[in-house]
Amino acid sequence: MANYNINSGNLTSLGTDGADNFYFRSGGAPNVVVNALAGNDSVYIQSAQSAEEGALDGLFLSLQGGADSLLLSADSWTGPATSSTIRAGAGGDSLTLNADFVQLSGYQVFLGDGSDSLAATLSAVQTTTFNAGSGADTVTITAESVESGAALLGSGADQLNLVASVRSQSQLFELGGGSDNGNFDVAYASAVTIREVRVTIKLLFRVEQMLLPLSF
Ligand SMILES: [Ca+2]
Ligand SMILES: [Ca+2]
Repeated sequence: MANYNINSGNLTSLGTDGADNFYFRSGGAPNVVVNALAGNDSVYIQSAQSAEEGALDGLFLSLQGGADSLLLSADSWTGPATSSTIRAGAGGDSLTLNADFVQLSGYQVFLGDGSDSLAATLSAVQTTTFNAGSGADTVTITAESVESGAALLGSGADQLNLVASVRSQSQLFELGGGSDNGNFDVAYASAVTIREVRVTIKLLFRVEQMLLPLSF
């Protein structure tokens, strides 16, 4: 086990096979690579208002085996977060993104094997793919807008919760094999595709405006 402090950008941290902790001390740092290796690892990013521009850009987080966790707490930060990859790897992982004012763009998030959970509260989600992989995963996305990306739940009995208080458009939701449950609370939807809905899926739509075209 080891603790790692990440104070500036363009750093690569290599964990141990034990349970490691990675702390972004600068409130986020661009172009950081974390390779956590095996073990139940934790990554903490607490992004302050004063974080440098691009603090959440170009991240590559590979959490690998074990029940890992990522906590992003950026309630007071308003910058965009772009072009990053998060791989949670094997094990039942937990990713929590609390960033009410952050626009996530160009993120690739892979939860890997295991029954994982992702809970993201953001301002906007654009050109971002969430891939939950195998296992019974729970993915909850809350944002004003969710656009031009995909949420792929993979195999297993998954749960997808989407709240888009303004709109969702040009977005793919693919629930994959297994008995999945989808809960969609979308104010306005355009070119939203929901695929591979299995028998027990329950869809709940709160529609305030036109909800077409919507394809299944
Ligand atoms: Ca996993
Ligand atoms: Ca799954």
